[in-house]
Amino acid sequence: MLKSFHKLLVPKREQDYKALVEFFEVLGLARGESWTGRRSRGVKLEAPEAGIEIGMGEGFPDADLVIEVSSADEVYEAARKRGLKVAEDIADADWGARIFSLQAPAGVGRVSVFSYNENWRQQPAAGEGHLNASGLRVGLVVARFNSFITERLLAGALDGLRRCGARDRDLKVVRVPGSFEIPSAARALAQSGAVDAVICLGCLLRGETLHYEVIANEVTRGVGQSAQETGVPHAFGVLTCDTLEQAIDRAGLKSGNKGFEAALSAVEMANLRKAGGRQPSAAGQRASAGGKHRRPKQRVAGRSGRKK
Ligand code: DLZ
Repeated sequence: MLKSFHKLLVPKREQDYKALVEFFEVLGLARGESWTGRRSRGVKLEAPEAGIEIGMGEGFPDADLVIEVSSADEVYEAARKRGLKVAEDIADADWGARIFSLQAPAGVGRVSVFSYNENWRQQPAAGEGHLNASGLRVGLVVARFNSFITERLLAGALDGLRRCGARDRDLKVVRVPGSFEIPSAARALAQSGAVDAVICLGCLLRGETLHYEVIANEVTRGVGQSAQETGVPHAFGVLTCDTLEQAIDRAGLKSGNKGFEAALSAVEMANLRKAGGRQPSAAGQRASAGGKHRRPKQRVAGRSGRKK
């Protein structure tokens, strides 16, 4: 009668032994029975369930060992804090899972860790706009104040739109003196009937702006009101930052480019509106899981992610 089975690892050095025990503990395995004999010692690291899985086809992680956990995100964070090397990082729509692989210490190979996304199997069809911008007409309202930042936001927004398939002839850029003027220009564009979405781009710096809160509130309210009253989606790409450094980060450095993000929101919301907020069909959902409707990747300095 079968009692158990194990993957046996026999490191040669004491430090590798310790590193392996710690590695598997970080991944959530529990220390079980241990022994010390005259010529050897060992410890079992246990999981509640184990087995052999035989798979065929594509999409499997490249690993010597696969571990399922309840939250791959949490284990990922724990692994990162310990300085463990992530060899592969996948968010797989077909599996509905987050998967990543670590290089195990002592040259014993690769370990893949995954968890299924919460409620993945039971999720109802979501009403979502896709990210195909071909044929969409988009207006971009850009404040000239702090143009050093806002021109970068504009470049990010245009990049996002083009990557979604927008044609330059369908894009209309309107420049205004400062963020305060954004709402009225956005409303005029929306009411003209010439655009399917409006992207608002500006930059307010607390340190350099008198009545910063008042202007920030007014711009936010004005843009929101224009969106609600005209029904035309407005994407909000107006930075409200304490310092110039923060603004630079959000206009293309550490925190991505908010103009790019605003562009994707505009495309998604314009398509949602065109679809009348209808639930997509199952076939539509499958199409939007991959190919041209997949969310385009933005290059962000200091971050890298390889998708399988
Ligand atoms: C006047 C002003 C100031 C002090 N600061 C900013 C700012 O940080 N960001 C911005 O977009 N605009 C600023 N402005 C200009 C106002 O938004 C507006 O254009 C002028 O008050 C003219 O109405």
